[in-house]
Amino acid sequence: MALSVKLTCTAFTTEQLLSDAKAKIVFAGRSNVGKSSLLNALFGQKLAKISSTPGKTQSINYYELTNQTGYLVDLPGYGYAKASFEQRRVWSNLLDVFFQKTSNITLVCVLIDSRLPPQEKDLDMISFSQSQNLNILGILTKTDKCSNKQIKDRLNEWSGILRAKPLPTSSKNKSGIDVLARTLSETLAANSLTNES
Ligand SMILES: Nc1nc2c(ncn2[C@@H]2O[C@H](COP(=O)(O)OP(=O)(O)OP(=O)(O)O)[C@@H](O)[C@H]2O)c(=O)[nH]1
Ligand SMILES: [Mg+2]
Repeated sequence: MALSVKLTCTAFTTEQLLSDAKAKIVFAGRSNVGKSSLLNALFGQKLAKISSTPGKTQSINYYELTNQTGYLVDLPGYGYAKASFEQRRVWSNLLDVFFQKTSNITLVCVLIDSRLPPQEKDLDMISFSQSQNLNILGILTKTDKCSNKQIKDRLNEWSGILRAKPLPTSSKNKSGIDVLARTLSETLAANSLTNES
């Protein structure tokens, strides 16, 4: 099941951030972890730009579901060391203001590279989301590059940290994509029902 969406807003500056009350599911993760690729896999089309060079997504991109239950939001990756100091300062400020000002962040999808042990930036994002009482869904990316044993070990490792099992996915062979699409659309639909009642 592909999610039907439209890119409705691209924010490069804090003034351009959306301030409406609709539910937002954000995709956070280190640069190059596969956020934009995963969104494209969910959409069944190449709407988000991807690149093998880290630091591709430089704006906050809001994809609104065509059923208008809310948005999936693609964030610039954190921890891209090669960006200029000024560029990193701009992104970090944009992300800070996004998390401070955005109402109705229903879920933070924290994307984790299945090939790597837990990285400091991932743990920082998780602690930050927990400190803000945000719901977190851990998502392992690029599982096509790992053996089943590696995936199992990684899932166990992250289950301890997240206190919930992350979802293993691959944008390349599409494993986990249908389950994720269903989870996200149900989360947004449930949220919009709650807000109506
Ligand atoms: N093998 C494999 N490669 C992937 C997968 N997902 C993404 N990639 C590759 O990883 C690289 C980075 O992907 P992006 O989707 O641009 O990553 P991103 O997290 O959006 O990166 P930034 O926008 O820089 O934060 C690209 O070369 C993708 O083709 C996957 O599931 N499997
Ligand atoms: Mg990206």
